[in-house]
Amino acid sequence: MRGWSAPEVPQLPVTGPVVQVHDTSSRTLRPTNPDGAARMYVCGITPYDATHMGHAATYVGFDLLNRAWRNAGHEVLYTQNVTDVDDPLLERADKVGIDWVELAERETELFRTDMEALRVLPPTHFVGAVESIPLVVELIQRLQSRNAVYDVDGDLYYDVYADPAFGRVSRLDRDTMLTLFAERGGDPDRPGKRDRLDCVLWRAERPGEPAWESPFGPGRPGWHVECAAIALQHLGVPFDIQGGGADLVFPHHEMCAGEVQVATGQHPFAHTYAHAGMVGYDGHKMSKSRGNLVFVNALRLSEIDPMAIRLSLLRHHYRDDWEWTDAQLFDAVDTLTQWRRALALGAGAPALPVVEQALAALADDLDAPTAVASVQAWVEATLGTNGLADTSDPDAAVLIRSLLDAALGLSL
Ligand code: 5CA
Ligand code: ZN
Repeated sequence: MRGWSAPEVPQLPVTGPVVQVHDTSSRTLRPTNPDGAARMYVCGITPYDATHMGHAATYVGFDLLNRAWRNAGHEVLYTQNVTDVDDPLLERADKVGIDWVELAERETELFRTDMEALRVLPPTHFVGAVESIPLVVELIQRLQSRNAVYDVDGDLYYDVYADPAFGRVSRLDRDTMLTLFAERGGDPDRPGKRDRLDCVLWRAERPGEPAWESPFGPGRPGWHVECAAIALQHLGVPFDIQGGGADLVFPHHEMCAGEVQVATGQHPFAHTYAHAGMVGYDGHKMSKSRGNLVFVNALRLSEIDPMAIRLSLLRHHYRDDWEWTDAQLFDAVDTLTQWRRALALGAGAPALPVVEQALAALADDLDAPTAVASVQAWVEATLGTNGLADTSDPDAAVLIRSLLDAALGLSL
């Protein structure tokens, strides 16, 4: 499907260092080592409601990786899916009495405009689940040829232990896996399953639900196999980074990896599994199902500068869990006013060391708070808030503007 338009990104005069990212599987920082273009898959939205600050934080987080790679001289191949058919989407459409296709299209379009406003670079491939059903069917057939599929009353299940590496992405004990599986769309207690953790690959048609023809009869894909098939088709394996929020570590990313590893016989699915922390609001993870949401779109409609929204996200490390408060947004608005004042001077404190510090921080597990602090120190030196103003670098503002834009996605 159509993505969104790409902002112009300035070229920096220095090349950033090798980018390292925290890997959930090994629980270590791992240098990325792209072979040709850097390849990243980030799990996209289920479009039944507008983009909230949690989604925005995750996509801005991986946008920092996209930019860090580009600033290190890599071309980036980025695939993101849209889960445009799934239980929560169908349930919401039913509840509000609108056609599910219409709901998905409307919310996906809103997501595009939110991402554009936040200056998130668009993926190379923005791919819907519905348009990928032939790929899903093909992947299920490959799994069948490896004896990793069985039938429960017409639904097809994936045998998780067909992959000897099952569990290696999340490294959780079985009890925790079972709890998370039940919480996150799984059905551990369905009779007839070989293992309680086995997940559905193809759900046979139910009355009132959309269905597509397939060699397995009419039905629709399970969730994990969609991302598995899309990543396999549009990136190929192994690719560099599988990303998403930490709520996707298990079962989603474990299952995606297992399915592709069994189907292709190739390990690993991704070299690094990177996960963003959860943004909370009112004491709980911000989630569509709980309804404790702050929408990007609502803030934009109230004339908030999208760059202030972005800065308030960048002030948190992407891996941290944190709570959204309006105060952080107002603080970011004030900060941008001060930054713009410094940039308007043209000259300022020496800028090149700031660029080097910020690129180093971002290459070190996307440490945006440290990069933001480097810029803040430059602003304070330039304005003289800590003593005498420093305007010794005549072209400083141009370079700092380019840094903010290219590395942090802040266009001021
Ligand atoms: N469509 C699936 C992924 S294939 C999905 O999880 N959709 S979602 O709309 O629920 O979430 C979209 C992305 O935002 C996912 O990467 C998810 O991990 C992330 N996300 C969801 N809630 C939060 C939150 N509160 N904080 C941070 N990230 C979040
Ligand atoms: Zn996914």
